[in-house]
Amino acid sequence: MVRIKFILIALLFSLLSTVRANEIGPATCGKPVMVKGEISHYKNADRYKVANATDNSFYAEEVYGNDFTVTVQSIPKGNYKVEIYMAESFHSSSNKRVFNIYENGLLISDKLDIYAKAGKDTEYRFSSSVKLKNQDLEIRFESVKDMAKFNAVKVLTDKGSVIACVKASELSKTMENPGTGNPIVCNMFTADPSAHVFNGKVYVYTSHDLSNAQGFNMRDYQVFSSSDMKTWHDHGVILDVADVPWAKEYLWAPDCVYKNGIYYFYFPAKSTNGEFKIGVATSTSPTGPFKAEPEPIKGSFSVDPAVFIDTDGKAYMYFGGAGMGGQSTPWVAKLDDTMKQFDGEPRRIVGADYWFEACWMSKIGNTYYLSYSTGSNHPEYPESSAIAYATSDNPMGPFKYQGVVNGYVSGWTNHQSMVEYKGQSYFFYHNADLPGGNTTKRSVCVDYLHVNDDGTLSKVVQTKQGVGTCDGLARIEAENYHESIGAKKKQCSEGGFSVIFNTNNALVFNKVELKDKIATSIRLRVANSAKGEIQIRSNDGKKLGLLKIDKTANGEAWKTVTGTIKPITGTKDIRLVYKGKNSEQLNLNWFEFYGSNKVIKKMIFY
Ligand code: FUB
Repeated sequence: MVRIKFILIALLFSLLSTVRANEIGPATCGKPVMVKGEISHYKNADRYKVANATDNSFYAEEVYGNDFTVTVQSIPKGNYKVEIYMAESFHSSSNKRVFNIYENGLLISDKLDIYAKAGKDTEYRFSSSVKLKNQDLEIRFESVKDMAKFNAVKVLTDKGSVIACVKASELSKTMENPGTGNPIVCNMFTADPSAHVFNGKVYVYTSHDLSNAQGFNMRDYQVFSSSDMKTWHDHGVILDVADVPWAKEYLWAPDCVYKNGIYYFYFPAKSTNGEFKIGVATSTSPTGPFKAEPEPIKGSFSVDPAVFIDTDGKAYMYFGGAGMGGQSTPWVAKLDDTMKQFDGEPRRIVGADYWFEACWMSKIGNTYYLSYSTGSNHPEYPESSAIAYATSDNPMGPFKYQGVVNGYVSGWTNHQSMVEYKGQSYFFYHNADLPGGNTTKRSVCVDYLHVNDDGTLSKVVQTKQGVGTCDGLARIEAENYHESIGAKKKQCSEGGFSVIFNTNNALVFNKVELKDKIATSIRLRVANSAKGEIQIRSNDGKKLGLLKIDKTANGEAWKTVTGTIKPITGTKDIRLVYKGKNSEQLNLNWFEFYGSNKVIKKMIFY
């Protein structure tokens, strides 16, 4: 009896799961409903434009076996059709490429075998009818090893209305940089990073260098986000040249700001008459999609807009480039309340010595820091571009030249942005270090930014390690923390920087990598003006150790103190907390972990 029931159910199921492969027109999406899309373990694949998809913003992603899942949450009970739009030509009979559909973890359709059905660059639709019971629906690509070019997934009711739709360009992808932290984006060539903190996360807006670049002929923009500076999420294409009525080509360095519920995305492009203009596009989400205004900003010209909103709410655009941008100085213009127009005529910026392009404005204390690329104008950096900066007490200038904050990078251009996140300052830039990279195939990186006690900027130390992790087998500099609770960086009499703690201040170091070593003690380089203690904790608050510290002669009289800690290994987030008298301070230069002889004989980690 049970067996007959099973056969009947199986028969019914196979009737419901009819499969077709059709060559059809574009998958035009409505607004996605209840959809979460994620490509994990995203490989080194660039976005890919599907030739016959007439919706030009439509991109495919190369997806690999077990890398790809789209989840549609809580679809009401009923009969549905799942449509998958994809393209790919290569196939081998031994490696099936199958889209499987699951409901609440149970396989409900396994017949979407794309083997030999879809052609190169040609959009195909595969569809399967499914009966759902009000559970989460998951569409997974499960090939043995081949890839496919995924374009979109739609879920339709049996009456044909689309209830969920997700396009490849809307999927978020989690990227774990294999090996090192820099470059942070490794799935495509990116440049001109504009970093901002929105809703507690860092967002980096970038230009997108084409993998078949002809000069700087970029055609779309991307955004990436992170909440730990280690794992970056790729939010896909946020604006494509095809969606900007006045633009023809050359989508150069962009910027994005938030005001009164709207994200304003500013970008330069060559207009249809061949001149560079600056446009604006808006969205209610930092990840777009952004809708471009039909015309460029009236009176705008040249390239590289960077918009800064001052503490009094007034907005300024810094812009201009000396190369194809055709200018001899940078420019500044006020923006009006719409954020879409200049408020008055743009003014030439005075005092940006050696300027070439790539303006960025930061305010530190009450001082305005205008940083920019020098091209080959700087006498000490004649070969290619460095990043210099000039300061002023007025956002419109005049500015006073201060020096170079970032030296040469691989590749001729150099382009920066600076952002403060959880009490740490970061310097974003690009180089050409991604495999296959060069001056027009660049990659975005980030390292720490430190400000000297006199307000000048310390030169950025460019690293492969980046900022997402700490090497637990080497000395960890106190100033390279990921979060500060009250503690402040300052210049150190032993060189570099140290951090001053008042009582209850703390520093968090994310992802301290001890690998397979077991750390059982810690050494700290300290100077303190009174007795106090340092607590070593895991970031969930668990106490690992405690060091009592006696007063030193003064806050710069350095000594090294050692104490045991509960054994730790692998990768740990570490929190250092200072407890002392209210008016007294601790100065911390660096710390390092050791293994005890009992655990690892004569172990020295570095
Ligand atoms: O990415 C194209 C151009 O290269 C940018 O607009 C400049 O700042 C330089 O990075």
